[in-house]
Amino acid sequence: MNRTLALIKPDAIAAGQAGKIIDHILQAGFRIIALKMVRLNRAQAEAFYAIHRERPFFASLVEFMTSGPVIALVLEKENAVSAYRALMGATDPVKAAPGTLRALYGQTIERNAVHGSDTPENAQREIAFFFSEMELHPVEASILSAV
Ligand code: FUP
Repeated sequence: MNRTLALIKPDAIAAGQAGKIIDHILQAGFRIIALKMVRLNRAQAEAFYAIHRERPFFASLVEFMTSGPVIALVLEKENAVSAYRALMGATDPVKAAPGTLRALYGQTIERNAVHGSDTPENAQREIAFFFSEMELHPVEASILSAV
């Protein structure tokens, strides 16, 4: 699996950091094959994080994720899921390695600036949650060999 779903969360967008985060992702060698800004409603945020619905932080997480728009991106790279998890850093920005997105832009374990799929299976599910096949734009091999 060479694709992953990334989100720039409402805190980072409100703080004006979306451009820097996207540039950081590109500089790390990921290709963006889809991108959109959306405001999730409660049902959509609950569905996206359904795996966490029994956790104590669930209600607060849904509240936060619906507090403003998110930017959803589909990224391509070899081993995209694990490569992007490494770029993001640990869930808690305090524990994230220096230079990672969450260390640079996250504020708390909840307001942690970015999301990335945790497995190839979840990447597939999360990409389909935000994008239809028509909205994915894999880079042509002929263009790639020219850059
Ligand atoms: P991650 O895969 O690193 O995004 O982390 P998790 O899947 O464990 O958590 C998903 C989201 O739940 C986090 F991005 C933020 C939120 N969360 C909390 O708000 N509090 C917690 O204690 C753990 C996670």
